[in-house]
Amino acid sequence: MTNVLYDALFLPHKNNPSLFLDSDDASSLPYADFIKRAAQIAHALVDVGVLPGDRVLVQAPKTSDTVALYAATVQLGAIYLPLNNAYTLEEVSYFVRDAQPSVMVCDPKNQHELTPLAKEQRATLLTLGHEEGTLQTAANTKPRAFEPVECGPDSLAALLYTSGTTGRSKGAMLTHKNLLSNAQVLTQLWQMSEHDRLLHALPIFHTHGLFVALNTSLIAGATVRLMEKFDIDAIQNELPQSTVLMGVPTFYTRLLASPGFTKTLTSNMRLFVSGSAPLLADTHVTFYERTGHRILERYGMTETNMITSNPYDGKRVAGTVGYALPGTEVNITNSETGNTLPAGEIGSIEVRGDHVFQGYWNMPEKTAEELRENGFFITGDLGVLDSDGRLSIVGRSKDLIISGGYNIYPKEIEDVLNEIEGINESAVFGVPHSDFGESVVAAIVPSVPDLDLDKVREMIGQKLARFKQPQHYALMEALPRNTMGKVQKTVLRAGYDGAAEA
Ligand code: MLC
Ligand code: AMP
Repeated sequence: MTNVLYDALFLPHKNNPSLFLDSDDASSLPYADFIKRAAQIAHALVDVGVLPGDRVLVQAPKTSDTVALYAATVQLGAIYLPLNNAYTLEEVSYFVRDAQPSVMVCDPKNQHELTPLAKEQRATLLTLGHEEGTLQTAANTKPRAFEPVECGPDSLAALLYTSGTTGRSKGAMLTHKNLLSNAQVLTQLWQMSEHDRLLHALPIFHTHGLFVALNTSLIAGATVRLMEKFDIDAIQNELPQSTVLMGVPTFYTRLLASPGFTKTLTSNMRLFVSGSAPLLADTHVTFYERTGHRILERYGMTETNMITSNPYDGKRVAGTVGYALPGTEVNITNSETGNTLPAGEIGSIEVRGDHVFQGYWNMPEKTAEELRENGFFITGDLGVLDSDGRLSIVGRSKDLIISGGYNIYPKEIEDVLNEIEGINESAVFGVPHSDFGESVVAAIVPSVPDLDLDKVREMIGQKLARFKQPQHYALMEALPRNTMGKVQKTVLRAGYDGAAEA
């Protein structure tokens, strides 16, 4: 029986005694035991009726069992749908109604809150916690082997939601081939091997932590030091025993800000990878000066997995995201005509390859807008290739804020703000932030003289995850608009000095 992703990522480790997951609670799971645990979880999912093609929605803590749940889902031909732990009930409700999972796996602390939603959708609600959840209890007594379900290269393996410019999140459909082809290329390019120990401090509900970090480690047979979150002291303690760190730029600016972060700490390290948001050239240079390591910056997206990477052996150039990965075509186009532009001209970044997703779940029109018939995906990023094929990202055509590696679409926040009584209209924009890269500011035009901002914050807090909530509010009499009536966010950004914040 062929199961493309399982056969490449997990099956080779069936009898591998090497250490796979080394967790915060000092528990360590060898590869072979991990494979057995995944089989038990697969049995537990089948017992509650999960069938191939079903969505398995997961909003659970970062534990070795959560990683095993990913493997189990792949093994039984179901579709893994991970969600940010910070999402509110309102946000989770949207994903559940859109994806209609047959099973929802949540943190035991959220079980009560999610029960009515699971009932409404006729989904089975299971829990997975640091200690014990109902999924774990059920799995404990199950057989430690599970025959993988047949899955070809085009079978769906994951559904990852990514926010959209319309305010509605879109589920990116990723196949076994999409994930495997990218992981194979990266493993080779970055020379991952069984001698590596990867410091894993990213969340495992996004492409970066889930696929880039875990899938490459699995192919290589590396050890993963699974850390619940990025904690500066813990990272510094682990660096001397580790070889690879994958992170967002905030990881690197925080390390540089730490007086204890020295060159000696990094002497065993061979690779620092950065992505998901722009790494400032200054951070790259300062990091090099402090440690002697050049951070390897790469560029990717939920819809495409990784697209480009600076070279492992060649020159890593600050402020660029490197070359198209083997098997990837990067095209810079005129956004009006779609025509290809020559090297040196700024245009829309389009990408094609086996790693590009199949389209958005339930959104054929959106898919048609962004995925051309010839297979090129329009990323919404603006870039320029040099004559050597090196890509630099120079901006975005999409209205997007990236804060600490999380994408925040202003429209989603504006929609919530505009529904609040006392708010006439709003415009949300990003401003530079020393820790997160960008942070969220909301310009509000009140319709009442005494708008209560605490009330606004409270209402936003009920609906939107904490990281999306505006850090500052600026009250205005009117929003700046161009002659077409479009709000000029560049004007808002330029005029914002923090002084108007309420
Ligand atoms: C946490 N907070 C954030 C935030 N993360 N606010 C804005 N932006 C963020 N990214 C808020 C919390 O709500 C909380 O608010 C306070 O900050 C402290 O929370 P914390 O949990 O202690 O934060 P911290 O651990 O410091 O997390 C910061 C971080 C984390 C940068 C380490 O956000 C992170 O791991 N980001 C990585 C995101 C990621 O994996 N992106 C990849 C996407 S895939 P309060 O007010 O309650 O104190 C992709 C494709 C690709 O983009 O190319 O990879
Ligand atoms: P997401 O939708 O969460 O997958 O985020 C993808 C977006 O992150 C891309 O479209 C880019 O805008 C941004 N991104 C990812 N990597 C980089 C990078 N190295 N430099 C700049 N932006 C990046």
